[in-house]
Amino acid sequence: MGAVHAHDHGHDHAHDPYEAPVPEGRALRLGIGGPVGSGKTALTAALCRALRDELELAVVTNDIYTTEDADFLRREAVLADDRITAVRTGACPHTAIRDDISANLDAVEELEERHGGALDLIIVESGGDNLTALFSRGLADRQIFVLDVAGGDDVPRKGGLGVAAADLLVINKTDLAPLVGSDLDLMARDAARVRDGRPVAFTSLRQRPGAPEVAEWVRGVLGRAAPRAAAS
Ligand SMILES: Nc1nc2c(ncn2[C@@H]2O[C@H](COP(=O)(O)OP(=O)(O)OP(=O)(O)O)[C@@H](O)[C@H]2O)c(=O)[nH]1
Ligand SMILES: [Mg+2]
Repeated sequence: MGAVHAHDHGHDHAHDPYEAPVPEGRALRLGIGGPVGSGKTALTAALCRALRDELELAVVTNDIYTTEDADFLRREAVLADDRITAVRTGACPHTAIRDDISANLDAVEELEERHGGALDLIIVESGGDNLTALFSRGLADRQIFVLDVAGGDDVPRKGGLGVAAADLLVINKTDLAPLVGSDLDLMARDAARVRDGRPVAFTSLRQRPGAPEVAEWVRGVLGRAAPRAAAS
């Protein structure tokens, strides 16, 4: 496991009428959603470490009452402080990424302004939510949904909007699969079935903290080649 598995059944997603083109002239807005504790902040940190030398990056975090996720990213020093903004949603996390996206849009635009329009990528981490929470296309150009194997290996089969429709499904904590008795092959088959050819990545942010397969997917979306040193 580790590579991004694109199970293509003959559909050509390059011509998917629902897939908006990657924006030009402003940063790509990448939403990261998924259930509580699946590894969204850990993945955000991993992507920052993997990509910060090749891209101009910033992050918006969403928590209900606290700024814990932003505090964690600052403590880990994954980016300079002025590239991390916390949004306190004060309500159901999905509301702030789907229905009333104004606080998040303000945060995104403020980051873009602060950095003089030089940003390539802004990651927006959602608060942990349920399986139906997807980002509005008005907030995120692309989105990743993060599950973990400890949440049960039947979750991909049950589907839900996040699992089925996210641009990339990440199934994290593969290191825990033997401990919780989750069948990764079954998860891969079920995910492929409900996702209609969209890609799935299996990660262990414990064992491979750089999330190389996800970083590579982001490069692909942005049309960037991996730098020589990271290509090995
Ligand atoms: N064993 C293991 N633990 C992991 C992995 N990835 C993340 N964790 C741990 O899982 C816990 C939750 O990770 P977070 O990144 O905070 O999860 P989150 O989705 O951001 O959580 P919320 O924002 O609270 O919804 C932390 O203790 C992480 O260290 C992994 O691949 N393997
Ligand atoms: Mg988090």
